[in-house]
Amino acid sequence: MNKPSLAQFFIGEQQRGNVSTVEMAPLLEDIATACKEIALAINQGALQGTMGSLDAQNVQGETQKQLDVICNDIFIAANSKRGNIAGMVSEELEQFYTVPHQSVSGEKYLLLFDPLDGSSNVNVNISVGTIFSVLRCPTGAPHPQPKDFLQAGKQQICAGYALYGTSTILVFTTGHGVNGFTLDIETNTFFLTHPNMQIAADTNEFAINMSNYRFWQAPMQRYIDECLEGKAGAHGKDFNMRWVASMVAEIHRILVRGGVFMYPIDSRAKSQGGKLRLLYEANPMSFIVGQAGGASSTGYQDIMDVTPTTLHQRVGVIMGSKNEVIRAVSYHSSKH
Ligand code: AHM
Ligand code: MG
Repeated sequence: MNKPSLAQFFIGEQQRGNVSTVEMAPLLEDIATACKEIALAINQGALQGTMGSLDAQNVQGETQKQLDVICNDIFIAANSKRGNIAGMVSEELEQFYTVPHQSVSGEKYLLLFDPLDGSSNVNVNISVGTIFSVLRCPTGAPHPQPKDFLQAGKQQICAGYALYGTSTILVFTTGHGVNGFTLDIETNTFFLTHPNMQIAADTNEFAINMSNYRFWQAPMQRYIDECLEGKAGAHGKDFNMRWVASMVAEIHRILVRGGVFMYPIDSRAKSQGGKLRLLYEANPMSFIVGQAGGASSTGYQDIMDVTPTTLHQRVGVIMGSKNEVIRAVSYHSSKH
């Protein structure tokens, strides 16, 4: 196979002078290890009897699956050993996690993640994923405070996801474009299969949960109405629709063949600010999409400009092919 492994890719990044990738390499190696272990845990779920739900609810008020907790534990363990991460925020933990036994030297990072995104899909054998975001720990101390995690998305130094689909693929950015690595299960090694991923500016494919139409705000209803009108409508073209109900799968599809993904604010979720979580879903995906030439917005501002006020804050999300995001956002600011 004439494809660089993840380790060889990091050596190449050093030669190309991409210092942020070189800085993130040890951390990304640990994340890659965690994602391999999570892929195995999901794959073995039915065989090991871990596909069920727990009685517990997470901080989102959602019933936790056994695998939500298993994947959370795997991700924390794999990323706690090196001593370069001061603290973590997870969708599955109400409070942030302070990594014990910190080494004293070296810069510290904060890791924010959703260990098993789309977990409602896990026991029906549909793709799920892990999403992660990396920030600098502002205090530089081994004991981060909650406010240290409340940084706008533009402060991210690395973001990525693993998609557990027909194959396991790890996609990340450190601000030098977006690269995707497929797991070769024979050697348990990630190889670069999707270099320099780019999102086409135009698309005729949208992804949204149409069953929520009646709850959306008027600008979102208008945008989708016009998509459904096809060639005769304002877009002048017919649209296709996809909805996997796994954000990772939707964003990966958009990175491969374009599209626009939306989980807008609606009347049910308005008081919460939306459905998807800012710090470990919307922000990392926005960084990736932006690095691939796409755009992302809440409808009212760029997602990565939002200043977080709470760890599990939610936002409206419109992201993907640039020209469709611009169009949908323009309806939010227009008077019609
Ligand atoms: P989760 O983090 O609890 O899995 O929820 C996030 C998921 C996204 O992956 C997906 O886009 C959305 O929720 C699906 O929502 P719905 O159930 O309304 O289709
Ligand atoms: Mg999620």
